[in-house]
Formats: sequence, C-alpha cells, structure tokens
Amino acid sequence: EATTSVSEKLEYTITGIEPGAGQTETNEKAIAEYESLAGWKQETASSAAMLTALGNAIDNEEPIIVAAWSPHYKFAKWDLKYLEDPKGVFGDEEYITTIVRRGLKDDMPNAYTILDKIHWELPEMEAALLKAQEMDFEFEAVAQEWVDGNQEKVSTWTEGVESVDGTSINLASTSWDTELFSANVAKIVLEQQGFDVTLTVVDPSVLFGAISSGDVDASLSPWMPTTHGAFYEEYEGQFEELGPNLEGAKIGLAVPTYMDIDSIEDLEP
Ligand code: PBE
Repeated sequence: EATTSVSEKLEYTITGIEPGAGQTETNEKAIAEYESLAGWKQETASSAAMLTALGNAIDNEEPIIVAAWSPHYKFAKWDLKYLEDPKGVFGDEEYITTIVRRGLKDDMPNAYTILDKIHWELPEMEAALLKAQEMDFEFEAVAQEWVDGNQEKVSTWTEGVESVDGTSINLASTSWDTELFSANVAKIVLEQQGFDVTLTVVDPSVLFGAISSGDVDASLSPWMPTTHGAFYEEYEGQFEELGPNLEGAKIGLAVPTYMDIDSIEDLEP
C-alpha cells in the first residue's frame, strides 16, 4: 500500500528542530496521541539542519516530514503543505505575544508604551523574512533596513513618548527568524528613543524564567497558546503580558506537496 511505503521510506521518523523548541514537545505529543504515529520518532538537531534535509529531499523528490511553522520563508521557497491534524494537537492559530517583567510599567513607562504598541501584520512579517533570506539572515541589518523604510509605522509606536538618556534595558529573543527580526526592530526603535539595549538570545524554556526573575525586561518571542503554553502556565502571574505582536502564526507537521498524504492519520505505524 502506498502510504505504508511512505512511512517505511521515512523510517518512521519526523525531521524535527532544536531539542529546546516548544514545538519539539508538541511533536512528541503528536507521536503519543496518534495511532498512526505509534512507534515513530522525531530526530532533533536544529532548524538549519531540518531546512537542509528538506531542501535535499525536495531536490530528489523524496518523501520527508518535518516540524514546520509559519510565518517562515520555507513556505515561499518550496511547495509545502501542513498535514491535517484532526486531533488538534498542534492547535489552530498561534499568536506571538509580548511579555515584560513585573514593574516595568512603573520603572520604564516609555519603553513599556513602545513595547505595547509594536505589532506586525502577517504579510509584512513574511516580506521581512524573505528579505532576511536575501540578506543572509543578518537580522541587525534586516531590522535596520525595515526601520528605515517604515518610519511612518515606527512613529505610531513612539508618538508622544519622551526620549530617555541611556537607560539600560534587557531584551531577550529566541533564535528563530521571526523573533530575531522583531527583537532587532524593537532594539533599534528603543535605541532611537535613547535606551541602551542589550539583546540576548535564549531558549524558550529559559525565557519565561528570566522575565519572571527580572533578569530580562521584555521579550516579543512567546508563541501562544500551544507552542509555549506550558512555559507560560509554569510562570503565569510572575510576568505581564502586553498582548499579541503578530497574529495568524501556525505550527504543525508538513510535507512537500508532491507527497500523496494529507493528514497525520494517513501515516502508518
Ligand atoms: N518555533 C518558531 C519555535 C517558536 C518559534 C515554532 C520553531 C518553538 O519554540 O517551537
């Protein structure tokens, strides 16, 4: 049977990403919950390794099943489809939210106001991610170019906010493209406002604790409600959520469109 041979060819393996990604847990959950994935495993390494494996498979029209999320340039670069997830393990729509440490509003009202206003439309973010690919993922430069080209939008974030004189603020980001872009834009905008910004890249597991302890002032990186929901719950009440900076994100398992399966349930244990 065709689907059996696909699963066999895949050696019952999902090509995953970083062990510390929120989605790595979600993939394990899918493996545990779907009968069609009984006996499957995910191989974790990095997003870069997953993308290399995906590109190689597509070059050779071979089957592959990967941990996927959007926004991400892979959907513009290749013809991919998310596998249907009838059990809803990967949730429906995700949003990316901005969180800050408690007390930030009183300590740094100017930064708080700006962070609260930073928001992207999905097509805008997708365009920025394509640009990043062209610019070898030099996110500082990509963010600077975006800020330079979008002064009108930036001014809606900073309107009426007084400048400061070198106040230090610590931002943290996870290591994925959307987050690196948004964090670098936030850094530049806060620097324009006179802040001395330190940006640190951390794992999602570290992020919520660092904000909760006050070591980090703010982050625009959490994916909710599914991807980082467990971390969010663990620290709930110990940080402040300012709300979505991007809506319409998604995570799931994806395959090249030439593959003859549409659902996680089309796979074979
Ligand atoms: N991601 C992209 C991350 C968050 C952003 C879905 C790969 C994760 O923690 O899984």
